[in-house]
Amino acid sequence: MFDKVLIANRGEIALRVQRACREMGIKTVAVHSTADSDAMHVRLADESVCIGPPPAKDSYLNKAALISAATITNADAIHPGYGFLSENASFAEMVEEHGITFIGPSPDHIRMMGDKVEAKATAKKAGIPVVPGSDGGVPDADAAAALADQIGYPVLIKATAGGGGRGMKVAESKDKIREAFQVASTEAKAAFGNGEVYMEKYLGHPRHIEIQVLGDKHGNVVHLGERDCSLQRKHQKIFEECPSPALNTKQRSEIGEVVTSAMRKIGYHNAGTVEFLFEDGKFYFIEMNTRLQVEHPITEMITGLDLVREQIRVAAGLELGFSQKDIEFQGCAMECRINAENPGIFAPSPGKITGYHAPGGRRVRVDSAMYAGSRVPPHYDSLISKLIVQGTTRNECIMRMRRALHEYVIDGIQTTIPLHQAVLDQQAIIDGNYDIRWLEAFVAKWVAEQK
Ligand code: MV4
Repeated sequence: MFDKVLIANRGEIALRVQRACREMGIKTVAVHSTADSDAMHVRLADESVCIGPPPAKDSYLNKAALISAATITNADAIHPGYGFLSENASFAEMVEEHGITFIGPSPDHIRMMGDKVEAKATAKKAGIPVVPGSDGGVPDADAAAALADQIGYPVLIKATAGGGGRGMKVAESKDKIREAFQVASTEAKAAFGNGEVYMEKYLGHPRHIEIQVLGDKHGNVVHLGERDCSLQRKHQKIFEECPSPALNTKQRSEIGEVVTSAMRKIGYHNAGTVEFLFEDGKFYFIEMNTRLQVEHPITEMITGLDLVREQIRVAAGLELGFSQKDIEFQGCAMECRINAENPGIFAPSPGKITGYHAPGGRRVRVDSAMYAGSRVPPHYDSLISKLIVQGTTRNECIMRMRRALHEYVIDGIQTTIPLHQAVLDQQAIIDGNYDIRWLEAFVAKWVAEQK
């Protein structure tokens, strides 16, 4: 096992990884920008290294600074957290070339899934259902028009190098297809330096359901069920729950089987998430994330596992200590993402937290690096806390989440707590009856009512 791990991240996820390390008897190295000198992840680490000025490109994305920090502190491994360099194949490669273990999948798997066309082709070949569409890139507007006639309108044009919703264009009908192709490929070229696009049948009202997988370097793969992440705004998730209110036990084990079998075929190891759109009882693969995800704690709540601990164990070459039949799903869990934002317009609200009191009590977990007097710098993501609750039933979860939101005090900045309180009072949410379009419509209504 590793003696010392460098955590190449900040905020709540740096603390989350540090907690797992400490519970495993592993020493930790924090890295930080000059904006984060007083941050909790720095205070609680065994050692810390300042890696640069506030802009992420000069600090948390500075590969050379991170490798130097790991080298001078004698760290055996680097955990990238999520965001930043977590899905950067060349960083993972560079880490390994320096004799340091990257706590994540292989650079080849990261690269494969980063190319959305290759990811889809790989998934399809491995037996995962995909959205009907082009097999690979679409070369020009003529090809796009011909293909769209075959697939049937509406169609969606996506950037091969995109992901997370960037570089997508819908064409509702034949007269819109050429323009959609041009706009999408021009935007893709500008945003990613790669203008290649592909085409899919456009699904109008799907849910977003993702399957958590875990694999070791000996060919063992398990799935840890699904998370329903349909509540999103501008491709930012705000609330997640598991199990999905839309799935039954049979659907869960079927899709889980399909995904684990595919991951075994491709030799995937470490944590990963296979994302699907789910509409009219059918799953359609869209992307795979080759990192630990923000919302992983809800899976931990219902499985009793520590995903970061498992990531570290398998990265060190150990076998998973359990198999699929050992995994049981207990009750329900939900997560509210608390962002430092105006809850209606979602504008960032950085600043000093003058007063802070986190909720507690039965089956409540708060993953946050905030404290009274801490600062939310303007340079990074606005996620400051994740409020996670567990319940035997879904209703118990909702009641507990409302209770925990009621207890939560964060003074000095604006947060998304009022939005979560409003969302959890809606009948559609109480009924579990929502899709990826629901939240934007709700927010528009809610903002208008408040005026
Ligand atoms: C789609 C889609 C409808 N049809 N693909 C957005 C993010 C990226 N991961 C894929 N996305 C979508 N792909 C087809 N064929 C709708 C979306 C989409 C979406 C997906 C998941 C969660 C929220 C979303 C919000 C808007 C669009």
